[in-house]
Amino acid sequence: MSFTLPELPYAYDALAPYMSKETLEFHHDKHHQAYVTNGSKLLEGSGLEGKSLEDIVKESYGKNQGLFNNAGQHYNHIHFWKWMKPNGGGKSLPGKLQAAVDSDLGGFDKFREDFLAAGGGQFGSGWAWLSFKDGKLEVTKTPNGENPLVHGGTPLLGVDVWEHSYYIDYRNARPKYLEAWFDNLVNWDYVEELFEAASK
Ligand code: MN3
Repeated sequence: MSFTLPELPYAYDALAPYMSKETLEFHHDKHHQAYVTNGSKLLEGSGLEGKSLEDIVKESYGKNQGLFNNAGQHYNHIHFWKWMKPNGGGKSLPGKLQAAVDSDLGGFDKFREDFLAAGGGQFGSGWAWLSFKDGKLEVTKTPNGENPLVHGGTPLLGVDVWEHSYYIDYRNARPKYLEAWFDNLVNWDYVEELFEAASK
C-alpha cells in the first residue's frame, strides 16, 4: 500500500478571501503531495505496510520518526481539507456537539477562545486541536505533524499553524488567520460526524 493525495472537496478558489487559491495550490499540491510521496517511500520496508493510516501514525510514533512525520501530516491534511468548507464557521453547532461543548468546554465562546489560544501559543510549526478523549472533549496543541491519536484521543477538528497555511494570505499574522479560519471556514457538520463516530 502507499499513500495517495485526495482531491480537495471544493474548488481551489472556493475558500477565498479567507484562504486563497494560491495558498491551496501550494498547500495541497506541493506540501501535502510531499508528505504523500515521502511517506510512501518510507512506508516501504517499515513493517507497517498494509496497516490503516491511523495505525501507521500510532505505531511509527517514537519509533520511526521519518515515517511518523509524513504519515502524521498525511492524516492531518486529509482531515484539514474536510474541516473547511465555503460559508463555514458561524456560532451554530450541530446539537450533540453543542451540548458537549457546553458541558465539557464551558460553552462556545470559551471553546473558541481556548482553541485560538492553543493555535496562537504553539511555538513554531504544529496544530491546535479539538479532540475526544476518555469520554470528554478537550482542546490541545501539538508540535510538527503530531496529533491527538498518539495521545489516546480522537481528533475532531484541527487547524494547521505551519506558516505555509497562512503566510501568503496573512503574512506573519497567525492570530488573524486563526480567527478568520474559525469564524468563516470550519465545517461543523464534519466535526459532528467525527464526534458521533468517536462517542458511540
Ligand atoms: Mn500543512
